Amino acid sequence: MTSIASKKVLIGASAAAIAGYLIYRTSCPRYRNKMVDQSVLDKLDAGFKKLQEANNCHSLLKKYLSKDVFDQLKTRKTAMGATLLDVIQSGVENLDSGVGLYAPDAESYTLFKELFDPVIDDYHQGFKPTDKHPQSDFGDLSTLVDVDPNNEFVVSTRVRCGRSLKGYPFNPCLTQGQYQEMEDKVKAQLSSMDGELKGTYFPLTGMDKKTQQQLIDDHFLFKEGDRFLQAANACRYWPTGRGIYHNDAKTFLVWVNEEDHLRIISMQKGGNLKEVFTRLVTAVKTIEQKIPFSRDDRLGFLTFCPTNLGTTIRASVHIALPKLAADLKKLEEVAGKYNLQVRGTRGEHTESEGGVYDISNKRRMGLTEYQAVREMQDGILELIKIEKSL
Ligand code: ADP
Ligand code: CIR
Repeated sequence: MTSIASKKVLIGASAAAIAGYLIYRTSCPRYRNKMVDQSVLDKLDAGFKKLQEANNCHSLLKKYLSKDVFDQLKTRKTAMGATLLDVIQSGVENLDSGVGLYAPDAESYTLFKELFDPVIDDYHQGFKPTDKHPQSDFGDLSTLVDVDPNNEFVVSTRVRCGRSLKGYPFNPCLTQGQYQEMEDKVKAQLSSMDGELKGTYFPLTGMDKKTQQQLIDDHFLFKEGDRFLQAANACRYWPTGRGIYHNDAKTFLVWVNEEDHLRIISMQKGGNLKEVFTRLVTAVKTIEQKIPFSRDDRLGFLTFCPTNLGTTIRASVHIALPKLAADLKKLEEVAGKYNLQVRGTRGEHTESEGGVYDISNKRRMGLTEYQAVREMQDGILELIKIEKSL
């Protein structure tokens, strides 16, 4: 943008001087670096057109990227060099995205706020630009229960949260060296975990394919080649810096450098949410003492995807509700009433296997960690009640 001082200079200048100044601006690296390249602008125009012309696209990206917002944002660039293209390219390439955008760095959430704010408000079911995410509060853990004490419906329970290491950007802006550095730091800190949380770090580099696939099939490890993340430029240098830490029982796990820098996970068979969340809280509190994380005053904990901001908590059960699930639309509709989201057995964008669904809290912002987990607990107890009544 032209500063007020340089505007004053331009007012009194000759046409030749102005032309000279403009040539200088486009050729000087200092200014050129602040400008969005023509090739990026061309891709943005093509991407916007593709979104507009897509009839079967229901993403929040398409819903909120109006021509007005697009024109305002297309020439902006963060200090790290990220543009609107970095934000929207996953949703442009994958028209079946539910959301369709990612933040390449923390600054993107403010620089591109005209797009992020309405998406955040919509996904998290009410989080206005003037709202502030509450302070962390894990609540009174004694009020949580086993949602299925007789083991009739729930196969397993899992709670995860995401964390970003302070001082590092998100995937599309990370260098290979930074991936390695972050992995080393995390590995060193996790090696001092003790008691139930004591475990081993397994880097993806060098892991044999059979072991990797078994960990994925057992729902412990992130999948490889996620097309939404790939299109967002989040899989560069793969598998460098990526890996998984877990205890022997695989009830406490940490994913390193997949979608987020860290995903901290607690899971076990059955429906004992109280045990699962209590383990997660102990782990998070321990790790937070060792590693500083990025937290924004308004948005809460920062993550790559706007759906994960705030508490970053996704509390889920793998559950079979055969009567309710006889009509998937109906299951989704009933789950929606309790602010719950239905996913397939292998997570987002997958199908149900053997009638087992992954049902979790949908919103993660504008409420505390305890409230997010409680939303899942209360909703699942209601769904089980309905299933029993059918
Ligand atoms: P995330 O939970 O990190 O957002 P995904 O939806 O891709 O990501 O799920 C990651 C993995 O966690 C998948 O293999 C999924 O099956 C597994 N998972 C989710 N919830 C449960 C659960 N309650 N029990 C067992 N595995 C689960
Ligand atoms: C989509 O828009 O469907 C994907 N980009 C995923 C969005 C939310 N899920 C996630 O962060 N795991």
